[in-house]
Amino acid sequence: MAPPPVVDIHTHLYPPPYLTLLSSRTSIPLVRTFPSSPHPRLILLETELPALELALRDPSAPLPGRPLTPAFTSIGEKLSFMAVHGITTSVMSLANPWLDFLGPAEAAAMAREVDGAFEEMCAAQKGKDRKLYFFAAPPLTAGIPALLEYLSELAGKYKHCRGIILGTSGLGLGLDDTSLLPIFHKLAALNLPVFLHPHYGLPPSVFGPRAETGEYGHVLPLALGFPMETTVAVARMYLAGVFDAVPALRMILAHSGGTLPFLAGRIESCVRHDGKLMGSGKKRGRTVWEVLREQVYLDAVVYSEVGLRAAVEASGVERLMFGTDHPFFPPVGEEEGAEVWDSVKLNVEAVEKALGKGSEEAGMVMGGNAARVLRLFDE
Ligand code: 5CU
Repeated sequence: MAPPPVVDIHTHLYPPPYLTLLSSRTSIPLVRTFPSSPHPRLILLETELPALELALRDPSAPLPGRPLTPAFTSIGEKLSFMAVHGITTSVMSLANPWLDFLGPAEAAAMAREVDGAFEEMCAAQKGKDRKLYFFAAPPLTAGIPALLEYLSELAGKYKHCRGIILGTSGLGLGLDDTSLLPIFHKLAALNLPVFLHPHYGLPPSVFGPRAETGEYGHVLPLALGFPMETTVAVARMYLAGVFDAVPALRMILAHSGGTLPFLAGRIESCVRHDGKLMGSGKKRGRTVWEVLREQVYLDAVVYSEVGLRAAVEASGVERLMFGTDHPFFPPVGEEEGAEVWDSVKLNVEAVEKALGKGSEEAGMVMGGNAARVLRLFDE
């Protein structure tokens, strides 16, 4: 009997054309080489700017960003990582900040290059043990008509595409922007889920001057800024009525929904006790809890049993899907170079502790749900 699938739905790659683009840039996102670093450095986040400026002025300053190892760009490395961690299937996506920063023409051309490259990598696995699929990176800045056309063509052009990856900025005004409704309707009609992923975090000033000098590394923007960003984006969609307007839209939220499973009750209560909202006479749609159980899926990238239990309670065990966030969070310090990644172990252990090692529910989260929801075994 074939072993049960282990599916990683949160795993990123920068295909070659995108990397060439980052290497040619002078503002973030960019790739820079520094004489003291064996790998080029990948600088993505606004919170990394002070460290970048310092390193450009002073060669002895700490290196900015993160090392751009082959894991970020090589499909061979991705497949080795899958083999080491027992992952049978990966649903890859372009890492942040996707095509958000490009002008309309450049975004459309890069989307075709990136998605074409992903399709080739996936197709090359035909007949092999490990399977690859991907979430496409749509050219958001290309304008609604071009975007609708791009989405319409996805299924026909790319056999291995299973949805799209989307940041929280949308067309620049967030995901509660009503101009996005035709896009959400189109995705629902095409049965393509949105994998929602953060990039912009919270304003750097929130983290204070000690974070700005790099004293706390990347901890505050990644551990707190990213999940809060996702929470705010989905709360805004909810308040704008997007889920009721497009009930067939399906959203997969990165990092187990940010803080949504924990804060859904508070959001719900604030809505119910808001005089303006409740006094408006407008008919109330579904509750936050109902939306979480009917239109939302959560990845299981939460690194703890406590967080995983909250995610299961909020959305249901049949709506959670394992992920790794590879190639981010590799082993560092004394562990640098280790084959098995501690970040992956933490997420596997969270599932096992919360649901029982080898249980039916653990199997659902580790791969069964993703295979069903994303139609991964229909070749
Ligand atoms: O380490 C980081 O900055 C990141 C990132 O940018 N994107 C991501 O998915 N995980 C970690």
